[in-house]
Amino acid sequence: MSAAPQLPQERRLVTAIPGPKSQELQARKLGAVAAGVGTTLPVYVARAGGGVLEDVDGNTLIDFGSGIAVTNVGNSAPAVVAKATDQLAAFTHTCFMVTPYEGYVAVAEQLNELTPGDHEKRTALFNSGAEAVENAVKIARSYTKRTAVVVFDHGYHGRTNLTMGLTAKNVPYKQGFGPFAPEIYRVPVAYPYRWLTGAENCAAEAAAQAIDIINKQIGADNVAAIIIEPIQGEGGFIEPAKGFLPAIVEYAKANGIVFVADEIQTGFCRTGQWFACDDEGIVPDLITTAKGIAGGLPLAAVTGRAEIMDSAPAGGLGGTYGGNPVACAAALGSIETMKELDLNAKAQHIGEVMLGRLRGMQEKFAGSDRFEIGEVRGRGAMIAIELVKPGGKEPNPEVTAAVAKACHAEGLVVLTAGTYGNVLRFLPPLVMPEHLLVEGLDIIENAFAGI
Ligand code: PLZ
Repeated sequence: MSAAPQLPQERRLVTAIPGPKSQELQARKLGAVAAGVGTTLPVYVARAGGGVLEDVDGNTLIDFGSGIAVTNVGNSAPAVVAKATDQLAAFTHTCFMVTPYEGYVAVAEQLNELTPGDHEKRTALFNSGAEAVENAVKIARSYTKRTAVVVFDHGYHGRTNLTMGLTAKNVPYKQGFGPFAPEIYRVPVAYPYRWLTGAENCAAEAAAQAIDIINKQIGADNVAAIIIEPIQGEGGFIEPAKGFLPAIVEYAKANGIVFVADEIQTGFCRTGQWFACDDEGIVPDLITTAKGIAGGLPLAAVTGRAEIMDSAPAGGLGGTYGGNPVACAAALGSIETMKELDLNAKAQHIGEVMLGRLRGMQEKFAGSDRFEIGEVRGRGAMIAIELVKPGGKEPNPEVTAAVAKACHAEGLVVLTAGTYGNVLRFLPPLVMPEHLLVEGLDIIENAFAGI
């Protein structure tokens, strides 16, 4: 099946951004939707496909966000639409735990095959990333009969009570929402750009510190799971220094701890490989996935070693909607599209183009008295720049917000991230046409020039 984008692949601005109809809808939103549900860019979408979003005012914007790393195959990708539509007409729900259906089993088989490692695996499906992470903790505790969970500085794992506790950043995710679940411990991550003794020492020192804290403050025998994003997403696209993840995996293995890779943001070709763990040959005991899995329909999964996954008794895992048949059909369409269009290669190419241009900007703007591009980093189509004040590494969230705003006004959807709010992150759909990728980068360069 062809995955030709249904919408003209061009940026077209016919009103100011946001336009009048979007502004009207945003006024309605403010009167109807809880204030806690924020808005990055109040442009109301009418249609989307390929690399663009079309709004209710008739503007088309270039999408460097993919709805936060979800529409890797593009919006309404043809195979996703076809399979989900057929399923929608056949039946919408039975509850897999009551009377099962093939789609769920087929998605589990795909995940067991595609995730790292060729050991015997099992999968359980859920609705959201947070729910998958919660279940990974349940499974690890049930298998190890231990309680403690180790997570990392700058980590993000969700907004439910347990995953909020696992998440590092206080505002906006945790402030006022406690108390948090017990038995959660946080240790340092190998963040090369900000490692005080230098990037070259980062992997070994960070691993030693993390392991020392586990041994001395928790006790390895009490730890059920170590959970880490192989590239931290919301934390600012922090790629742990090479060698850090293998050291943690080795420690987990030696101490009977379940190593969980949270690949909810990094998975499904986003980094130019099926999973970010593939880069250093990491084989997690459990892997959590969501976002890119189903081309925009809500679906999430925990996949892992059969003996660990099977340790929870029948009835211990599940939920009314987990592995909804329409979402499963969409996932099968999405995975098929990733294979057919070789989206790993596309992501790698996007990464090359972006890193080249952004490094050029880093040099070009080095003399600015308002900001410096401190670091350009990332893999595949998961690329970020960290903005600092000139002459040091003090975070620069003001210029980050101003550049994002300027991009939005020009019809380019970009997202910010980072513990210090000073990271601009780029997550284009992997089917983004080259000319739009280049145009988006031009807009970013102009935005910096105008600061
Ligand atoms: N783990 C690594 O990136 C979701 C959240 C945006 P859900 N990230 C985007 C926001 O502000 O809520 C995420 C993630 C990683 C877990 C999750 C949680 O996934 O599907 O949002 O629950």
